[in-house]
Parts: sequence; C-alpha cells; structure tokens
Amino acid sequence: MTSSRTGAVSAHNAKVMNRFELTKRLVGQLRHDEAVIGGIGNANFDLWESGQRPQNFYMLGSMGLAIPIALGTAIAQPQRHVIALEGDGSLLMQLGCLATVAAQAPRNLTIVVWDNGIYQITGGQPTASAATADLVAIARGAGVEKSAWAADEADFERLFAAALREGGPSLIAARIDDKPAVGTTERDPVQIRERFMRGLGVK
Ligand SMILES: Cc1ncc(C[n+]2csc(CCOP(=O)(O)OP(=O)(O)O)c2C)c(N)n1
Repeated sequence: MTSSRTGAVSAHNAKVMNRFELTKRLVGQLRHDEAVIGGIGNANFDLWESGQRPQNFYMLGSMGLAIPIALGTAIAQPQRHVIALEGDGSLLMQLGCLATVAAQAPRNLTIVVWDNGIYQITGGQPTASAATADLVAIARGAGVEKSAWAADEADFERLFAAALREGGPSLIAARIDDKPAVGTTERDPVQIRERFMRGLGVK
C-alpha cells in the first residue's frame, strides 16, 4: 500500500496492526534523547515494555493528557523532539488539545494515536472512532495539517521517520487490534516524575 506524506489512506482501509509491534518500531527510530509521553494505560504499558528510557513519561491516571504534556514539553525544550502516544478514547476526551497544538505549531512535536475503536482497559466499550469519527480528519480540521493514517507497518515507520526529520507538528494514526498491552508500568508516580525530570536535564 502507498500513501503520500499527508496521507492518502483513509481510516477504513488502513491495516489493523499491533500497538506493541509499532511501539517497538517507533522506539527503534529514536536517536537523539527524544522525549516520549505515553498516555494512560496500554499506550504507556507498551512503551514501558519496549525499554525504559529516562526521557519517557508514563501518564498513569488521567485520560487525554499525553498530548497536552507533550505540547508543554515541546514548547519548553524546542531543541528536543517530543512524541505523544495516546489512545483513541483518551484523545476523544480531549479533542481541544489538537486545536491548541495547531495554534502553537511546535515543529518538534509528533502525536501518535493508537486507534483500537474501544476503551480497552475499562472493558472494551466502543469509541466514536469505531464507526463515525475519523481522528485524522478531526486533526486536520483542527489545523494539524500533517496528519495521516498509517497504511501498514512500513508506512508507519516512513511517516514517523518523516515526522522526526521534517518537523511538525505531525499526527500519525494507526488502527490497532484489541490485544492487551504486553506488560504494565510500575505504579510509582514520584519515581516516574523524578526520572523524567532528570532525563530532560531539568533536575
Ligand atoms: C478522565 C478519566 N475518565 C475516565 C477514566 C477511566 N478510564 C481509564 S482508561 C479508560 C479507557 C482509555 O481508552 P483509550 O484511550 O482508547 O485506550 P485503550 O484502553 O483502548 O488502550 C477509561 C475510560 C480515567 N482514567 N480518566
């Protein structure tokens, strides 16, 4: 399958992939102490299992905060690339952040949305993106022009490499299956915060 940088692939012909597999591919492309913010639950569980880095932050308790935290980090440290990993349900709870990202337009911010069409961690209730809401169309409408569905794993890698190389803000959405995360993050918020601050050189 092929797609342009701005995304020729729609939500419904994008391949259904696996979050942990894509998380490993994403982490494998990191080279320069990029910060990675994992959203609540599965997004940060799979990030944790992909190898812990001091520049990773794991959001434990609240939905929809990965992108706002990443936006703040990107603005505070413009030389560092910052990546937010967020579930579809969490993004749907906090859609306004996309408009703020577009308005602030930090070139060093990349958003990755894991769209499984469900609130998986609370029992698999369907989200609006399962049927009616297209998160890439919403992001573009909010002004995040570099928004695309990943057609397949190779396309995901290509889109992510382009986002790191060319700058953003960019949003990459991936349709994923309903396999649970492969592990769980250690629930120690103080430790997570302290390690992240040291990883960013601010402590
Ligand atoms: C503000 C808020 N509302 C509700 C919850 C309960 N809750 C925790 S995770 C979750 C589902 C998250 O769905 P999604 O972001 O799509 O990730 P998935 O579980 O599918 O990986 C819900 C409803 C919460 N933690 N915070």
